[in-house]
Amino acid sequence: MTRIPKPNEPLITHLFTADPSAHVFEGKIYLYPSHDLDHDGPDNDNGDQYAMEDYHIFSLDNFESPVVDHGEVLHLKDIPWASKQLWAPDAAYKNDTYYLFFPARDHDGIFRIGVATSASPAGPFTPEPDYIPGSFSIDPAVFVDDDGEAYMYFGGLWGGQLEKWQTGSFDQEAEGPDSGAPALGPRVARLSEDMLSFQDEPAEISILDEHGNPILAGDEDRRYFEGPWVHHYNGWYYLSYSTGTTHKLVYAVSRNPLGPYTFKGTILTPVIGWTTHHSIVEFQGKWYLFYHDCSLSEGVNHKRCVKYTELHYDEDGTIRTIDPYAA
Ligand code: FUB
Repeated sequence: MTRIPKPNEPLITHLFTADPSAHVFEGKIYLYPSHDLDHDGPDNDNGDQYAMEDYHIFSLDNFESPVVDHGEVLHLKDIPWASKQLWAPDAAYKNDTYYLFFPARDHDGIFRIGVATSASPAGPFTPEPDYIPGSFSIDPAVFVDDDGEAYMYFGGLWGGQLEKWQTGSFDQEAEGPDSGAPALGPRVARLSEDMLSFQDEPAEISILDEHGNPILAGDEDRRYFEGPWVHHYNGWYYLSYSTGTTHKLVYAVSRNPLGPYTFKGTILTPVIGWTTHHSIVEFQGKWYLFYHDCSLSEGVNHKRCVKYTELHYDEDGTIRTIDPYAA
């Protein structure tokens, strides 16, 4: 099934897709999304409706070419440590190898992050037998810096279980901080040279307001919820993420990939559907935002569709806010 991409329209219509991680590999845009299942089960705050079982990879030669579906590249049944819910993945290239990073629940119901490898950006991918030691929660995003150092950013509230790891080990009963306390930040860990393990224990990233104070847990328009992404632009690291309950994509900036980051503003206003998840990539001298909404299913939260639009920076590095439904 092929389809010529148009901004703010579904890129893929023969499957439900979400959480698009876009990368330029071998001169093309490759998309690594979640593959939403077409089921009519219940929808809850734990995210049980996101019951995905496999990944497909897509590519575009450019924005005038059809989107190519490279087929199923990894299935739950082939991942020994995983029991269910293949959520938002990401990919990276290093050591002449393509790496697919993905979260799933282990056999105890705890979200972990795994890695699979391939000689091709289009897969198929072979999973490592176990999850990355010391990994937890969801939404891995891997940023390889100009010096070759690779960082994994991850973490998500609620169904993503980040609240449960505040003491460093999993506590099923743990809840998030009070509204007046600093919000939980995403985690970051440097990846080992072979990209298969963490070099150090994951650290929490601080996101600060314009006065240098931590963004508070009750500040739901700005606090971190899930879906981190880091890109580098004009000497600044941009950490962008979803605010979950307020359904925005926002960003913060730092001179250091490990932070602290200072909150800057909104990239994307709320879309149709509960979740919002994105990536940002430069292709042929322009910058693009890949995101999803639920327009293809007319609003069913777990039947999403991937879209793209161009992203614009002002001269001072501010990202212009996008309303994806503006005329
Ligand atoms: O697709 C399942 C989950 O929904 C992702 O991991 C979150 O980022 C949200 O998009």
